Amino acid sequence: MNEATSVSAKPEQPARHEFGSVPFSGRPDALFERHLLSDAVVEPSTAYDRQRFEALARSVRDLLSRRWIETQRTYDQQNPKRIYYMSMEFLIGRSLANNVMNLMLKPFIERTAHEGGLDWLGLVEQEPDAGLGNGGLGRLAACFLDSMATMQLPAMGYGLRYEYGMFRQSIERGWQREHPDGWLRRQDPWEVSRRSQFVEVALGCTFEMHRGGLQIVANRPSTLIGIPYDRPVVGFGGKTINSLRLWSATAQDAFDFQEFSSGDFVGALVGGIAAQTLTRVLYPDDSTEMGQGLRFAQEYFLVACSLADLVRRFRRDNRDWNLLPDKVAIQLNDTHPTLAVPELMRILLDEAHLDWEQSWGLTQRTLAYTNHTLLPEALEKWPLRYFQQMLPRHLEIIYEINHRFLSDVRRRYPGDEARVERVSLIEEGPDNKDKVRMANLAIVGSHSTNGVAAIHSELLRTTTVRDLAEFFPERFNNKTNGVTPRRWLLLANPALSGAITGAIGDGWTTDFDKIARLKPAAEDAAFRRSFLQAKRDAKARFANWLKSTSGQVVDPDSIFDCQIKRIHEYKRQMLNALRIVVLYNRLRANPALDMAPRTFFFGGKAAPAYRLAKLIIKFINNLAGTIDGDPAIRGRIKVVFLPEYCVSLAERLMPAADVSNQISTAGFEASGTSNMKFMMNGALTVGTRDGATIEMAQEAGEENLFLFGLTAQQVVDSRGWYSPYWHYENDTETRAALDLIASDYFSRNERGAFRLLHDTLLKHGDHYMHLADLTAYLEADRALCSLYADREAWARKAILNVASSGKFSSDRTIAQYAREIWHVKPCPVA
Ligand code: B1H
Repeated sequence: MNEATSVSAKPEQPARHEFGSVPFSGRPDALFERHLLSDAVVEPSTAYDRQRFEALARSVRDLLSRRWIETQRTYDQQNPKRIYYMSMEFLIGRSLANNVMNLMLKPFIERTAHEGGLDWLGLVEQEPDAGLGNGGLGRLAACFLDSMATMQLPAMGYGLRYEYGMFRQSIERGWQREHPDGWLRRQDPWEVSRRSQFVEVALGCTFEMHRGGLQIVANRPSTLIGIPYDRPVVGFGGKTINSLRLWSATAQDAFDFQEFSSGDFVGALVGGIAAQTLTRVLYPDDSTEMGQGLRFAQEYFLVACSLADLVRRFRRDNRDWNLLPDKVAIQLNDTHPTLAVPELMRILLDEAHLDWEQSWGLTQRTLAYTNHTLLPEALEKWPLRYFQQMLPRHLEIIYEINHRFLSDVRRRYPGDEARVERVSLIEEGPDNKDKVRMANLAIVGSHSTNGVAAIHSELLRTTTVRDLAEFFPERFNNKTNGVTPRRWLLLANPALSGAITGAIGDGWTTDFDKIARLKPAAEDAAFRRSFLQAKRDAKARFANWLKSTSGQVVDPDSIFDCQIKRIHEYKRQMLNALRIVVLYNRLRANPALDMAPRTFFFGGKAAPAYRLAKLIIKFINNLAGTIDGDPAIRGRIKVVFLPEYCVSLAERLMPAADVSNQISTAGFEASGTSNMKFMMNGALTVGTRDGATIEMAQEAGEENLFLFGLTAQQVVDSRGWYSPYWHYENDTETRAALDLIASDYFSRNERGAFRLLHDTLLKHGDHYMHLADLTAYLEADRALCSLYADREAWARKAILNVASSGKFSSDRTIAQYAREIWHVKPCPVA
């Protein structure tokens, strides 16, 4: 804790008050004023909004600090089995409103704010999003932390404290522009730096800055320092407060004294700068090969810091190394922290001096791996060269693991060298281009491998890593994703939450299966009215926000049709755009056409180097501009690209959405999680049979979703003969849409701008089969629109969807991880 807080957080006579069910020390109003006076050193009445936000957040942190310490002390005393969730990403978003809600302080804080003349909602807006993740994978990690704390599980998240999170997106002349997200420019009020708990990380190389770039200097061993920064993870009800521990890199000393004394003053300083560069920035690519040494070093840094920290804690409380798997469960969030396999082996072999067999057994039983993607280009494979330069000892260990593993494979499948080659941890390439297959390493080195939705786990097992699944069938399992209903329904959508609680009580907030009790309410006219009213109000609120922040005007009585996710070919934002072009053509051909007014919202970021994804954003913006400029279409359809999609924007949009588009090529989206958030908020889904959408349909009944298009099996079966030209030639509307794009209708002053898009869909074979699914999509769209005309029928289906979303709470997901993979139990704080 820094000086300022430890002073101001220490009231002379720590009084204990009861707010809700949780005992706190201090009063928020007094704390607030003291923070303004002592931290910001301003006269409270003249403070800026940002200073007020900081003071309020600090006050909330003061209020929870006792409980936070209490939680950690309980774990230390009881020595339960602990969960460590290791992830390169935690997309936590804002914390103030969420923490206030979970601490049950909302009425109290709102009253304090009101009495002090503060604008509570305005203060909430002052907090920057902690955008330490790319998308679903990072947000999942944040929802899991929420669930684990709420379920009183002794858990900790381990990640990196990126100084710059996910880039901020602006749109200029229709194109995406990236801006650095300096979310830590101003002191973050939640984090507590624990410098005394630093760890040392030994590397076989040194990093140096050369002309602005980071370079690896091989065979010059160096040591990095990891400083932990803890953030509170408040469980709902405030009983358990876990920690998210983020590591920041620094050099052993800004001055390397040896070099300093040998005269290299500049070199010594630059060493320090290079080390600090390691945790500077999050890599913004969620699906392409990045193959960069800095990312590899980041991954190792996360693993090395976290393992050193948790092993130190384990050794403090336990004498016997054999207890490791009984006291520690480590979940690897995708392959990004897979270096945990050789790193834990190194610790057990070289530091604990255990033999190979024992070390290997402990490593496997402690680690578990979650796979999040089947896209071959996203499966990590690191060049052997990086291991040779940075982690020579780890490479030795990997070779030994591989040698033993392949002997086992040969024993079971004598003579099957093709299989041996497929399962090997090393992929051989020409002239020293060998690579380490991180997924294979994670599967071989752990006791559990899970996918994130039923179809995904099945495809993982039967296609992507089939040979490994055949060899270790007992390791493979499914854990369908979930999202926290606290942030995504209770906090984001107070109107609908209130209506739900009015109908079935508030038990659903911690036992989301109870949401099923809402089913009969679909048949209750009064409830349908409150549902529709809540939706209409949320749409109006969103429209007002949009107008005041961007000047864009949308009609809250139009259908809010949303597709909000990373921009990627497989997610098929282009399929959505083609649908809109077809609808636009219909309206142009027949202005009298009976069609409900619609607003199509898009939001999402493209990886900065992903050319086609950036072109898709440009196309959507030009489509929006062309339609806006067509007086015949005004008021009928409108397209809006929402810049800077992030957690807090999602929280605004979810309550206002009528339609959720989940239209990936079947077999490509591992799970999806926005699909679940939309469902909980009463949007209807139009989607393909992919990811967790399939399970949503199972829960709600297919008749309550609008499913369309090829199944994953059909996608595979038609791969050989699929021809986009067939659709171009035989579907009139498809042809007209593509011709319009080719004619530069949407790029009148930018001739040829969309040639690449057009060619990708036709000439280059349409890998993601947009054209195959377009007519079925339009059919589903027609059904959806005619349902919308019948408000009662629409409300009935939407309510049934909310009532059927019980399975998609991350509490359910975490309960399954806890029971089936981690074997951990709650450790309540007295
Ligand atoms: C998901 C990623 C991902 N899958 C590489 N894979 C990354 C891959 O920085 N990188 O290198 C970052 C992220 N993210 C998503 O995970 C899936 O596409 C979604 O379908 C899924 O819902 C989500 C959570 O499981």
